[in-house]
Amino acid sequence: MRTLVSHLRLVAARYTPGRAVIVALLLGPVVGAMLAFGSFAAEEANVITVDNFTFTPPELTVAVGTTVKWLNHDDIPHNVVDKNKAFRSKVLDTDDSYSFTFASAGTFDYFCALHPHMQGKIIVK
Ligand SMILES: [Cu+2]
Repeated sequence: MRTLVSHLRLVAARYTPGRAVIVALLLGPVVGAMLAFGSFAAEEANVITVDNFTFTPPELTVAVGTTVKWLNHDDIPHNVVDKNKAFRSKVLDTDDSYSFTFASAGTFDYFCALHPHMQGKIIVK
């Protein structure tokens, strides 16, 4: 019986608050990084990715004053051209991006001048 008690004490000693604090300290940066990444991802909400000849999302609604970023994840170049010439990016190579701030409300239909079947729409309210 005595050995059982001492064994339990030994097990309890392994889970001291001190050890928990060390685990928390070790996990803190990981959790912090995950939270930071989460807010980063939220800030990236107005990003349109270009992949496999497709703008994703194809239609995006934003508030006036929002900056939208197009990010080319495709392995071939694309660009972004507004049909009414409100904006026009340079040719974006892989992982290049283009940002445009929509200062006024409206519907902006755009396409890729290199592959005009690639189309998208930004609705600014
Ligand atoms: Cu294209």
